[in-house]
Amino acid sequence: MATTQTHPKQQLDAVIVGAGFAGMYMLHRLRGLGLNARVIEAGAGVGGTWYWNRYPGARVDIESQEYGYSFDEALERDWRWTERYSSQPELLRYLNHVADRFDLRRDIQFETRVTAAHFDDETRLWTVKTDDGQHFIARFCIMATGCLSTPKELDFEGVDDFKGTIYKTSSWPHDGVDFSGQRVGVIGTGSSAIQSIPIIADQAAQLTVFQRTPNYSVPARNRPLTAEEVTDWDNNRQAYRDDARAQGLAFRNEPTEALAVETLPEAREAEFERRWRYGGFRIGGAFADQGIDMVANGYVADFAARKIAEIVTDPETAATLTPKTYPFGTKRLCVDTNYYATYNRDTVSLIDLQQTPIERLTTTGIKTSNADYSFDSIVFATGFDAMTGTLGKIDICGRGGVALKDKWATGPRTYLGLMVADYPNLFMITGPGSPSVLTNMIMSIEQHVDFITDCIAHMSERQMATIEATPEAETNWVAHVNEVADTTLYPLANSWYMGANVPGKPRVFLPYVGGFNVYVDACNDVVAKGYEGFLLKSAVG
Ligand code: N01
Repeated sequence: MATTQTHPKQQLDAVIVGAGFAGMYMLHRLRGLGLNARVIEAGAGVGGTWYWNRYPGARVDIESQEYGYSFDEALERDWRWTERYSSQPELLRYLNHVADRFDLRRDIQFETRVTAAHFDDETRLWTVKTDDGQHFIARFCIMATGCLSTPKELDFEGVDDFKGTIYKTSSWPHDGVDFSGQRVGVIGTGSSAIQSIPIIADQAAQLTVFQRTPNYSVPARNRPLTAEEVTDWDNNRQAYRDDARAQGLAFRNEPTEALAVETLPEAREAEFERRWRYGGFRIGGAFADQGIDMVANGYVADFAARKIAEIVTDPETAATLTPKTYPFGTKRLCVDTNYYATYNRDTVSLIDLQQTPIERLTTTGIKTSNADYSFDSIVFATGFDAMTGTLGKIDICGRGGVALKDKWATGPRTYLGLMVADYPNLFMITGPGSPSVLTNMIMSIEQHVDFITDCIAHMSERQMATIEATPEAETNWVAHVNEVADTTLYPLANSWYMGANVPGKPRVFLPYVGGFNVYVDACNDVVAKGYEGFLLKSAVG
């Protein structure tokens, strides 16, 4: 954190908070409009999620070629991904390459955290404050703060007592960690843990995993990209991108109309098997009814359970690793390399916290209700205060000084996940109520950045000072987001999608599950109707 000192107020057209995929592209587009924009970033470098989450095994679970910016043909042509799923170091190299290529760094202020953003009713400007005492006055404030950027508190008794080393997957040491010869404990079995556990197990003398809720995980089948795949992507890139944008998930996932309940058992099994062998998320969309119908979901859940039982040699461990309390896919599906097989190693053990909960950390390790475990290192892979956590940490006040955290006390309220009534000229990129985390994030980010850029250009052409969501549009959108979520099985899980992983957080389904393609049509329709549901005011209005 930078030191506090007095700074003059700086006038800008726009402040962008965050220099991940979203903030970087937003800066590039606003420069294109001739705006004076500045990005404020807490990290010492660009990359957001890919800057912070450097744990062993961190890699994307959307195929690399689809998980890159699409806005610049030459950038796409020049960059070469090496693996089917890029590793975190490669993604960070890519983001640094983008920052260099578009000369972004000169307008990014690193190691500075935004602490407050207040709207002034008189001037219709935002004052943005930072932790080093700077004040920026800007017409637009754009939150590119990411959906999974505020780690959950380590709310375990005795955390400070532990004399060994504590690591968090969400802020991993930049020089890496060598666990050779160590006794290591990992708390959590979400995506971060599931990616890191096999690699930590390769190094550690002993690894003990503390699992509260088992997750469904599917094999990534990661490998180097072949020359043919690279050429194929180059030759068909536009068509593949169009295909992805036409899908609900914004990546190519073989969507189908076929229903599991109408498919013969052998054919159903063959389809699950084909998709399991293909790797990645494809099994999540094997049948159109598995996300909305418990019977259909039961088929894929049963298939996954049998796979776990096939891979894990100890039946008791396999049973513990098998989810039983929520439908398949309603907690985010994990994509792994050798996760389940890691439990076949003599040096790896699994503790079921449903049976024996953690009571506290001790000077030497972890005490559960029936045993004490000693460790040299403990890794917390305990997740994030998703989608609203980072916005909630910033003191954001809109018209009349109303705090966003008060307005959202019972759950986030947005129009299209882009704007909030009474917060003029405050935009969110992939905010709650947008498809965001249920899609290829890069496609969703680009669509939001393009929407915001077009909106600001539209305002300039018409000499409009402010834009905001109307309360009616916001209410209707929130109702629609909930209504669509309620047609699915998602609300049945205690997931971070539901805010259920953070004690005291309202239980609300946070993203929009209607599908990227449907959502984009809705946004385009809003624009075609003159920004329907938004209120635009001129400087004198
Ligand atoms: O976090 P999580 P994550 N005591 O919330 C457990 C994205 N991501 O960092 O399920 C004991 O999934 C918790 O248990 P429970 C991706 O969207 C993507 O792994 O709450 N255990 C759970 O097992 C992902 O979904 C990629 O009962 C506690 C784990 O900690 C999201 O980030 C890679 C506990 C947290 O799992 C978050 O993933 C990594 C407690 N007090 C992440 N508190 C890729 O692209 C929490 N847990 C591949």
